[in-house]
Amino acid sequence: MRLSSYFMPTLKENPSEAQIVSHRLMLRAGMVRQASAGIYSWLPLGFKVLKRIEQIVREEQDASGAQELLMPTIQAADLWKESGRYDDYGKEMLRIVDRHEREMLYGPTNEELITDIVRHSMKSWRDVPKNLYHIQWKFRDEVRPRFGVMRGREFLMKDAYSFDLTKEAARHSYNKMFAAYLRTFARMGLKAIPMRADTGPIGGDMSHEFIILADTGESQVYCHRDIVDFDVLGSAVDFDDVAALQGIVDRWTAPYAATDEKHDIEAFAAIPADKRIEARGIEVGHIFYFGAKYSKPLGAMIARPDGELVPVEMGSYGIGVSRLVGAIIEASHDERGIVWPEAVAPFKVGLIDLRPADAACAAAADRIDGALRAAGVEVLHDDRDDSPGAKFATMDLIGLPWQLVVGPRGLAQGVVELKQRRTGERQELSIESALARLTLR
Ligand code: 5CA
Repeated sequence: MRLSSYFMPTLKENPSEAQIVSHRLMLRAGMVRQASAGIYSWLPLGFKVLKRIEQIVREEQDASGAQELLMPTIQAADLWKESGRYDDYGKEMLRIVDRHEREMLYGPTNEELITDIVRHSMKSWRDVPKNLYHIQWKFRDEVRPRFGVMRGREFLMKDAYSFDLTKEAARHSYNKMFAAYLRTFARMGLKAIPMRADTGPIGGDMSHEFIILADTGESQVYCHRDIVDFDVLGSAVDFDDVAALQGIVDRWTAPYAATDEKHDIEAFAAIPADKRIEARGIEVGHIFYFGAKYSKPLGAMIARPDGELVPVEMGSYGIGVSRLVGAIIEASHDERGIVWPEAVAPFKVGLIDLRPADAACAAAADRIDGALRAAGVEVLHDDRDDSPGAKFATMDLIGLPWQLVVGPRGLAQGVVELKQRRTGERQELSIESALARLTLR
């Protein structure tokens, strides 16, 4: 992609409405634009990151055995009256009346709708276990939308819903999501810590939030230092191995870790002082087990092998996909801008042509651009007529993992400069070696 034709409206000045660094950098890098309070348009650069995050979430859900579907954003109020949540949800729910005076709403979550889908087709113990998920926009009319996409009113969520015959089987489904979440966040370069959490309007009696420690986080959290140092979960997880998964969950839930609502002052005080962490955190995921809370009122019953009908056992599992864009920036930036982990970067390489008016520079940059693209490497090619300082500043701001600089002086000696955004490390290389480095998998 040539920067001269790319739509990336960057800002030189810090926007005054942005209170935290991720919001500031997202606006400055031209990733999003506010449409109204807590509602954002995703511009090309931001949209690419959103899609990358979404894809990692999807791959890890699929790997755990969950199946993707798509439910609508607009739901009928009747279903929510059946579950009893229509009145409970209060002002956070955006209520809509259609032309036939039917009460509708913009879904803040989908427990009712998914239960409605399965109650018509899941009839027996042979039909479970199942885990169904979608990645869809939600709307919550938050009192205080703030921090850009971190607390929006419209936001993208992955929500999964599990269905089982027994409590024990539901526990295994919960554990699968627990392990899938550890892998998902690790792939994005994040250390997300599972913490005991309150269930709020979703309900149920077992719940963990996945928290990234960050000063700008909205949650107050408490944990044992050991858990922060745990290695991330590697790739070898057998999701069908009940005991092994329980082992993973037991290990991660053994050290103290709780959000404010579940904080146990005495248990925390028992931890040696130098091991106690009291911090702020960003909630990027939240998982719930709630048994028959929805299946019972909505009549989602399945037959046991002995023929008795029982409400299907359920859990739900959310990931804040759009929030993650902000959360990753909070966790990975420096004073010059964003530092994208490679797995979610909008482009892998920023190719800077220092002198596009010079025929040799333009030809070399075009050749590199073509070779990288042919190897499947995404490149943002700065071919604009601008000062070197401005070009470097823009590339640092948008945080692509690698910068490849082509200039007349280097070319005369047959070299280009490769810079790693994260470390600032620079190296002069021949074009061929630079290409070899960047096309390595
Ligand atoms: N139905 C359940 C699980 S599928 C549910 O709705 N859980 S939730 O309320 O905890 O939301 C799931 C995730 O969505 C949260 O962990 C958070 O990362 C994200 N989220 C929630 N509210 C917002 C918001 N206002 N803006 C951005 N992301 C949000």
